[in-house]
Amino acid sequence: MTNALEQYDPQIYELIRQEQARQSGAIRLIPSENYVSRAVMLASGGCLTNKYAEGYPGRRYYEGQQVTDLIEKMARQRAKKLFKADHANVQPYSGSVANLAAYAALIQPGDTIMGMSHIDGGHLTHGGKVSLTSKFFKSVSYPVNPDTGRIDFDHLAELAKKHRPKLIISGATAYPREIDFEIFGQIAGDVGAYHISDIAHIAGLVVAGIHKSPVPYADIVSTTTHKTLRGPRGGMLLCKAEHAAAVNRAVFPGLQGGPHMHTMTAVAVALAEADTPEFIAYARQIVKNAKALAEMLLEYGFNLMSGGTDNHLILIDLRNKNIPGKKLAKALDRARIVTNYNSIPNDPSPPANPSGLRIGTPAITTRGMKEDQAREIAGLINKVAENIDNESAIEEVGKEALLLCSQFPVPDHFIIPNKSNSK
Ligand code: DSN
Repeated sequence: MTNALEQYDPQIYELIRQEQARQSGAIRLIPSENYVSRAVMLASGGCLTNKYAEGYPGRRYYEGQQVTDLIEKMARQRAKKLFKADHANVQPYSGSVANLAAYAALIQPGDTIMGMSHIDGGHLTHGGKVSLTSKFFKSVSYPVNPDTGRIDFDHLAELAKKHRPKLIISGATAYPREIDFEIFGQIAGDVGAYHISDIAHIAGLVVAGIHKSPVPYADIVSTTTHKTLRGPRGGMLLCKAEHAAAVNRAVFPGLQGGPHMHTMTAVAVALAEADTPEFIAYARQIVKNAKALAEMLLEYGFNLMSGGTDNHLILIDLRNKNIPGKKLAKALDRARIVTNYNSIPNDPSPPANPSGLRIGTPAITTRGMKEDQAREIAGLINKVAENIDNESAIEEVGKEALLLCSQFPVPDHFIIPNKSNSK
C-alpha cells in the first residue's frame, strides 16, 4: 500500500514518512494519543473505505452489504462483550458526535444538561460555553472542589436539586482521579435525570477492570476508541436495552449519514485486541507509569492538580514555576517531548495561554516504557522547565529524549511498513 502511495504521490508519502519519524522519535505524552497496532492500521486503511452503509445491519439503504453487515454485527458483539453492555452502536464518527447523539436520544433541545465545567476538566461537548451543546441545551456546569481538585459530590447534588437537569454527564477530559459513577447514577436518579457517562479517556482502564465501569450506573455510556482503548479514531455508544432504538435513531439518521466502515472495521480489531490478558497488563502499566511520573514531578516541585493521579493523565499547575503552559509545551516539543497546554481549575489565564500542562502515559506504555523511564521523563521535563530560556540546554534534553526513544522503539507490529522498515 505504501509503495503505491510512494509512486503515485511522493509528496504526501514523504509527509507521512516524516510524521511517522516524528512519532517514533518523540516521547509522546498527550494523554488522548497512542500508537495503534499494524492490524488496526491495515483494517482502517483497507477497502471498507469504499463502501456506503447507511442504516444498520439488515436495514440498509444501499445494496452490497453482504460483508459490512457481518463486520458491524461483529464489532457490536465485541463491544457488548467487552463492556458488558446490552447494546452497542459502533457508528459514531467521533466522541463529540457520540455525545451529541446520546443527548439527542434522551432529551429535547432546550432541556438542561449538567456536565463538568470545561475549565475544570470537562469536555467541550459537556455543555462548554463555546460548544453548540450549550446553544442547543441549557447548560449548568459543576466545578471540582478548588481545594482538593476533586469532584465534590455534595455540591453536585445541591446543584442538581437546584437546577433539576434532565441529564447529568459524568466523565472528563482532564481529570486525573477515578470517578465514582455509582454516585453520579444516584444523584441523577434523585432528581429524575438521565445519566450519561463519557469514558473517552479511560475506556481502556475500564475494560481492564482498573476503573469501575459506569455501564451498570449510566443510561448511556459514550466513548472514543483511540485513547487508552488504542483503536482507530472513532466513537461508540453503549446503553441499556431500553435506550437501544433511541440511540440508533439519534446516530442515524439523526446526526450522521453513512458510517465510516473502514474505521468500524478497525474498531472491531481493536476491541479484539483489548479483550486479551496482554491488554490488561498494558492498561495496568499505563497507570503505574502515570503514578511514577507524578511522584517524580512532585519531587521536582511541580504542583499537580489533586496532588497526583489514579489514571493515565496528570494535570500540572505551573503557576509556582512562573512558566505559562504554552511556553513550556512549546519548549518541550522542541526537546522531543510532546504534551498539551491546558487550563487548570480556576485558571486566572485564558484557555489560549493557560497555566497548566496535561500529560499522560498511554503512548509511552505502548512503547514498553516502565516506571524507571517514566521517572526519567519527569527529569527531562524538569530540565526543560529549569532551562526554559536556554535553547542549548533544551537541545541537550532533545538528545536524551531521542536516546530514550531509540531504546524503546515503537514495537514493530505497531508500525506501518515503509521503505526503511518493511520486512
Ligand atoms: N481532544 C480530546 C483530548 O485530547 O482529550 C478530547 O476530545
